[in-house]
Amino acid sequence: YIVFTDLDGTLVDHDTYSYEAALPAINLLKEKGIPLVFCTSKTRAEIEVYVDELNTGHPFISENGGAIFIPHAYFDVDYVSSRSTEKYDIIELGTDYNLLRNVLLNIAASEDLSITGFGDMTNEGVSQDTGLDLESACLAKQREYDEAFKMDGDEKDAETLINKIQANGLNYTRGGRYWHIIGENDKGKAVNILTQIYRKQYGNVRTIGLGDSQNDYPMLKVVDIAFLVQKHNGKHDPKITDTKITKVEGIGPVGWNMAISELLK
Ligand code: 2M8
Ligand code: MG
Repeated sequence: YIVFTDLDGTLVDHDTYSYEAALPAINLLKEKGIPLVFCTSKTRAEIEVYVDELNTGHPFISENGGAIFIPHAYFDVDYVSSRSTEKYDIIELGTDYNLLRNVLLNIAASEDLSITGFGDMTNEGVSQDTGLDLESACLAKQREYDEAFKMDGDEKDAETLINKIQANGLNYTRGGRYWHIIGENDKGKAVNILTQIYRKQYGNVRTIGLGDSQNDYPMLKVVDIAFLVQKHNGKHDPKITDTKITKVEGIGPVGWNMAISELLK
């Protein structure tokens, strides 16, 4: 098995950002040597905090499939990467953040939409809006492939926004709190690429995916076993109706813990 998981609202609680309720199942994965791969809207800088705390040491996927970060020498087999840093080989699938920001600002101005992105907000602003502490808010602003934003508006504004994003050759998705403007990437494409590398290395591994929101749907569609946990309101995302996706009773990390413990028992 390989486990691909969303963070916000799935492995970590929507409000407290704690994974405490999922620790029994996280430890079970460690015991069994099953890779835990984070696949989230969060930035590289944010994810590294979780990687360090949970000592996963595995590859991870940032910013809604914007990039795959593979620690050097993690795989023996070859794969094509876009660039390398001291720590990682990076497979980039996303579009440059500055380009995304420019398009978003232009759309807001030309359509008179009230849009506020992380790039418009201070660390304090992001912290107040998300409930992240100041340090984490600062890491969330270090964006490379995805702009998270909110919009004050009605259904018609949403429709205008979507049309304009697509007319610019870009895409959007939605997380627990925010809209996201992205390029050609999504979580499913990134999971597919990383799964292929795992299969090249280990043969036919089975993939598990866990998520809570619309931005997880592409990932949940491509894994062998998919779980949808309840959102903080105690409901499953109403937009996700695929019957191959198992709806878990339990909000965020509580549902996560149940799903993984049950599956591996
Ligand atoms: C943003 O992501 C969440 C994911 O569901 C959202 O869209 O509501 C991201 O930009 C991420 O970087 C940040 O940590 C998170 C905080 O809630 O918000
Ligand atoms: Mg989520």
